[in-house]
Amino acid sequence: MTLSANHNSNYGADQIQVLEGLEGVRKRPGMYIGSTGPRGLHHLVYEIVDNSIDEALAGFCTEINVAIKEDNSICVSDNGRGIPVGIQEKTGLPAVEVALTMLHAGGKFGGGSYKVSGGLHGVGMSVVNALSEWLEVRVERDGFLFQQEYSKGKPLYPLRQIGLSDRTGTTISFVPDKGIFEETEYSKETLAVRMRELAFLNKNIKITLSDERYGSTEVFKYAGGLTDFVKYLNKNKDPIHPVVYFASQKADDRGRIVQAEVAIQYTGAYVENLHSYVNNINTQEGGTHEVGFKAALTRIVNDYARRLNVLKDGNANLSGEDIREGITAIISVKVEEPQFEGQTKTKLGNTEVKGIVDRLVGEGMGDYLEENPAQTRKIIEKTVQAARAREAARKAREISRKQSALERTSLPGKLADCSMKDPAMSELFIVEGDSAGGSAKQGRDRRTQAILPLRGKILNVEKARLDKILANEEIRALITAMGSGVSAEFDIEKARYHKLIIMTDADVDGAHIRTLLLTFFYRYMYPLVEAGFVYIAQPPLFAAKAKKGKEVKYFYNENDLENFLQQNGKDKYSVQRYKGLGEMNADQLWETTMNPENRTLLRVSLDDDVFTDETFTILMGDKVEPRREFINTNAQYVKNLDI
Ligand code: 0RA
Repeated sequence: MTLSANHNSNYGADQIQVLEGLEGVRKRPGMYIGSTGPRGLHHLVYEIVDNSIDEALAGFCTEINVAIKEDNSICVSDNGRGIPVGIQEKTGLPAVEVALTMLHAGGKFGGGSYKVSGGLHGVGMSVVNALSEWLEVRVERDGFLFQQEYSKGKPLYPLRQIGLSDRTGTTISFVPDKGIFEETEYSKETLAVRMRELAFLNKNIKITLSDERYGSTEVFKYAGGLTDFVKYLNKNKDPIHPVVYFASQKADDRGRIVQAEVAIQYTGAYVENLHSYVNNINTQEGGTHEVGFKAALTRIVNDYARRLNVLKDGNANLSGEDIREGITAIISVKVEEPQFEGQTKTKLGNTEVKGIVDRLVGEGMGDYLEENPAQTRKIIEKTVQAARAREAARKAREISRKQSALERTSLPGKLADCSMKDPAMSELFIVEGDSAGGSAKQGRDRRTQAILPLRGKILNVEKARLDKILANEEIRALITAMGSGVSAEFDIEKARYHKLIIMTDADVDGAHIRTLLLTFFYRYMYPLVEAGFVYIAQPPLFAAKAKKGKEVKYFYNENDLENFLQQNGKDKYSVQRYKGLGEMNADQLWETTMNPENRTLLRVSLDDDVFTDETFTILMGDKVEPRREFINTNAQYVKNLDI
């Protein structure tokens, strides 16, 4: 077979293999991009942008433009070298066509030395092509402009030269396949979070995001990289010293380059805010880079606490948890052959990375503490206070454990438990207010649904340490009802319910209570949120009652109500707007909000840890102005809290 015949024919052996490969992607898209929901949809963009980032990391690209077009198509362009267009010997096809039509061809031809082999990213541009109704690539290099278009991954014609160009770069436009994705509307905010993150993680790359549907443009470019990232995360906290930053580049025992960077800043907060990345991917499950970081920090801070005689000879060491209270830190490593482990493949397994990060943080932090005695004092003071508070909390827990053992009945008095003992079948409704609590107790299915009414004020856990949190009656009731402990001792195996349903009024107070509860779960029962056990009930906002007869219809938004009235006659119904759960009787509450057959529950998910953390810090932290600004600009998140 000649080169050109193969090139133009759809029936060459290579081509058939290619089509089968991409067919597989279309048959099981979830295997390649995780989901066909909004997450997978946005993933397509990240996949394309990753390739431009690789080109930037190789030193040939400085600018990346991402545009959401009016029709929700995406255009990603860069000023890199342009994807090579030369004919590949093995396939007889231009390299760019191979990259876009062959599974896993992405990282194989040079350039992307930090290509990721596992995890969600790095599946290659061909996956995006396979899942797009239409995709166009334009390459500018060697003085020409080249173009090729595809439909569902299949070329519509061979790569062609359509003009001249005096620059270099790659432009990829695509329309996600409506037959594959449940929804094809892009969220500018979701893309902005990722583009901002990429700009922080890869300093000096200019990433421009424009939304042509609304005519907005945002530019992300940070000369400070991780230092700017930490400053950004701490903008609503009170830092106790300037950000410290360390970086190293080392070869491992097999000659592979490992780049490591760390930025650290302590704040007055009581929680740890640590985020780690491998090849720009958030490693939610941690791994060897985090282990190295934690080991070094714990060692160095204990060293200094002893040197300064804050820890005396007889005193035990400060724990890692105490040492990380109030810390905001980013660890970013770039490794050539990452091994991803864990349930979600977001845990770094490469053993050589532990020592590299340990040495970097050990030496860097050692020097820093040596040279900045005033700041060292503040940091050590903070960790010692954390240790004291933790000890007080431990004692409080011990006492309450002993008490409950004596009293035998450990469940809180106001909990109306369900009769079912199997956690997988049991639900706990956390209900705002006594009157709604009463209706819920009456209306529930008592075999599977337990009710815990909340009366008093719920403590803002963002502003208190664990000892104070554990003294709060409402939170104690919640912890005992759940039965699974808190914080480091949290054990999901002991959870008495696998659905925790927050049921609050659809008003500002309700939203506030909901956020307080979510903050508590996120900070102190994280595995519960991670497992997807936390839900938000969706009570109706309106009831339309027929003026004649008994018909009552419930509506969860204004739009549906208006449509219904338009179709059925406005004058035939009287409309009630529910301000609180208490306005519904037991039957109504059951029918609209609690009955598993009719209800809608919003599952709380953790798509983006950095964003979630930021949201809680802003909503529940000390500074009022950012909170007002956030609520104004993110009304959708505050309303749904789909975070
Ligand atoms: C491999 C080799 C070369 C460039 C690229 C890949 C490349 C890929 C993408 C994907 C999006 N933008 C990109 N920019 C560049 C260059 C080979 C050479 O010119 O010698």
